[in-house]
Amino acid sequence: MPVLETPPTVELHLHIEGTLEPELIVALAERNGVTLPYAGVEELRARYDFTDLQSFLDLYYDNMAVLRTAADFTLLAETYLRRAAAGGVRHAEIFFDPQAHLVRGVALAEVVTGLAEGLRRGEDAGITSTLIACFLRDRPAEEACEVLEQLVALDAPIVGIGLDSTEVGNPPAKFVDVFARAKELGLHRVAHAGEEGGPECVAEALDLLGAERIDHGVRALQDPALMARLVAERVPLTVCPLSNVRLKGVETLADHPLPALLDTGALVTINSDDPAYFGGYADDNLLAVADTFGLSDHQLADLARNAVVASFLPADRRRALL
Ligand code: ES4
Ligand code: ZN
Repeated sequence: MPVLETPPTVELHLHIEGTLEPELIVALAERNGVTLPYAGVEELRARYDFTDLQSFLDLYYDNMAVLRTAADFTLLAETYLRRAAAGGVRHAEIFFDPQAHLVRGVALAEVVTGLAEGLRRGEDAGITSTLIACFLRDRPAEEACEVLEQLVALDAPIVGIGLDSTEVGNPPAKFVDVFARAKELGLHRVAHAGEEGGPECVAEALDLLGAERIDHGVRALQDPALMARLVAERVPLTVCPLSNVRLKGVETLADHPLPALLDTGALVTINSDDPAYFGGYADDNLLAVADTFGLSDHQLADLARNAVVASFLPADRRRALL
């Protein structure tokens, strides 16, 4: 684990299923009697050479086969939260993908109760967290609406909804109904946009879905007027630098548009996305950009403060973290 040089922070873009480390995959496969299509950890790691978002998603969904019971989800969340806390994260707003488990025959109650227990255990380790249910944009919009109602019926402890998975070909417009319903329910709304899709996806997420934060959003830079709007409206961008490198959004970290984003004055936060797959947790991402771009302690402190401001925490918790 890296020596901590980064300020305490808040993580706002983290898929809990993306914290499934190879060692945990193998351990869960054994305990659940799931046969893996590779010999062990080494052979699995060799598959982490992604060409784009879809090539990652294919493995990400395949590996979820080992998650079967509430106890598995508890272990997954607790393991992540302990690692995040060790890296200086004080609060995490955690994405999960209900449909990715439902389609495998895992009951939503197992997922939700298991994660909720993991979050409770995280608090014992000094980190608070909340859940955001993400809908898979490559599945039918009606299914997203049904799943949201199931979450409501379960009284699932979610603070908001999000939108993830395959961006190209699945524009925000497809999900107007589920986002309208979430607003009615008083839930927060965020959406992945501008990761592989263009600036028009970011604009649609704001205009049609009422997104309060944009997850990734790096491609908004291609449209100066949109960028000016994001800055003026203080819409947070949850940027994930190591993810963008590993999914070939940029060739190397030095090519990442983070400095240009910071220059616009946008409310940028640094996050880890799927740390088990992309080579780093929140502290690793912060250290990597600090190193590559020579960020000052002052700039790192600004990034950490942005994450508190961009969070869905109540005012008293924000003040305590600022
Ligand atoms: C994701 Cl990096 C990324 N992009 C879109 N959807 C996702 N789900 C998990 N990780
Ligand atoms: Zn993501």
